[in-house]
Amino acid sequence: MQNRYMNFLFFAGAALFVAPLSAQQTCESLAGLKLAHTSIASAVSVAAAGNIPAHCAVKASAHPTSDSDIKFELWLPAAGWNGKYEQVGNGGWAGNVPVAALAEPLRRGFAAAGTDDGHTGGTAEWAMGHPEKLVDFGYRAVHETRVQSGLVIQAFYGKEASRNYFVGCSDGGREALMEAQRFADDFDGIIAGAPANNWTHTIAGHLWDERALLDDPLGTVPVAKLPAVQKAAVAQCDLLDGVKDGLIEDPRACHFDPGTIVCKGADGPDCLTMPQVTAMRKIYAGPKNPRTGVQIHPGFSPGAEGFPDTWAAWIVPAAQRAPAQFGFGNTFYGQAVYEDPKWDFRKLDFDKDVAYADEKAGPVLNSSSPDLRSFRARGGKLIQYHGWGDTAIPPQNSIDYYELVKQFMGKFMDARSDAAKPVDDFYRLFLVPGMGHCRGGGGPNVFGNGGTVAGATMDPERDLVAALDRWVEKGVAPDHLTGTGKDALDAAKTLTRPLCVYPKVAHYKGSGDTNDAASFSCVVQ
Ligand SMILES: [Ca+2]
Repeated sequence: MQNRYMNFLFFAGAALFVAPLSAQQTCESLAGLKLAHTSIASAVSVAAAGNIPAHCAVKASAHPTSDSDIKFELWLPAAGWNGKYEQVGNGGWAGNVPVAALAEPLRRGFAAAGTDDGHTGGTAEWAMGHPEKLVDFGYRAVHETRVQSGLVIQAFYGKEASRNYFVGCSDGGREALMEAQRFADDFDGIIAGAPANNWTHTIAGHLWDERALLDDPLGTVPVAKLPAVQKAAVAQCDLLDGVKDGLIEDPRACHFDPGTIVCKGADGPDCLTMPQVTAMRKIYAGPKNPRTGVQIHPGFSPGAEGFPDTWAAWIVPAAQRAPAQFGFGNTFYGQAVYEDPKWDFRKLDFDKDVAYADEKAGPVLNSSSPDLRSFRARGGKLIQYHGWGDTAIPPQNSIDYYELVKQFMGKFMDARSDAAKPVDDFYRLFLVPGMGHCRGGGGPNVFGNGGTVAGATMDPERDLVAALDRWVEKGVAPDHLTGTGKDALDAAKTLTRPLCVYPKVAHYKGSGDTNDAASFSCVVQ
């Protein structure tokens, strides 16, 4: 009797908060849906246009605190819903709903959503005097969007999504790992691209680079010299992987010193002056605490300096243009940490200021905990990727996090027969030679990353989301992906190359076209 009464209370209680499971609602009626601390601004049927299928577009705002205004948008396929939900991540400081990234999952039949992370605009001005907004950006907006979107899906289709995925790169990679660490129940599968998960240290590294290039004005490397630097690095290290293709498969084996192209006589476009050599050495080495000597963050890797979207866009200042690292360094430390718009990056102390940023913003922004036990236990699958030519977040940061997780998870799996591989059954990392930040650069840099893939394929060999979906649905873990791109030595030719599960690397079999992925196998070096 008591049980029956409890059941009655449970269902009666649930019915107060959740629409009846069986009743489907029209798109327009979703505007009247009652959700906790969330208002729906509009729910509109959108006709198919171009390559965007017909859908119901729901715009809403969540207010989990009195200072919160978390905008999110959810697109629900009008027909052909695959039963699943894909939430997309943000880039940089977020500040807008990434609606452009909703089109691809929608085309594939997913209900798709994204959030502005609780503020408008691409700096951190909003953080000054608003600690709750920093929390919204840090982790609350993504979680709220997942929870509220789940309820809207339930109301519209009359059932929950059968699978929930999160796909993000850069800040979105940080969000991805944050979800795996903090809200393990939210997603069945997660893709974390080039994660900014050590946010406080990554951005200290940005200012380290800017200081290296600007403290001594003679050390500023002209953008025009960057192709010569890449050429020298590739000349030294291309053949370490056995294939002369303009790509360095594993730059960790490449100990390139920019001093090898120091100007012997007059300054010129193909050589570096000694102050420029000194600046570049600092950037490859990465930031160190000047008091303790402890490495704060990894440096950047050689071999991709000359692409227009790598060093030129992120690191090297040019006339009338500050690079992206300069912008992130100043907005994070000036606005979010010191809340002083006049703060000057030239006074950053790489000991106490970094420690203060860790203390103030680290617990909210950093997703660096290696404890993925809950995520693993609920059956979650995590795919991480990072380009070796990334100049926003050092690729070594992804390796460091992977190794940390492996070490941590290994402590709890002594009884498992595969104790040597304590993460392989739920977490895999892929490193991409030549690729820039999330995309671009050179090499085999197209594999369904960055929300786009040629032909919108759902081939699990060539597409991240398809690989994740197969892993979650069928338990088939990806042992490699195939990346497509341009031949780094002859842009007229197309290149395919296996992207191997770390720590394996692509190894040439010794015969066959080096532009054909079939000529390579994944091996442990
Ligand atoms: Ca090579």
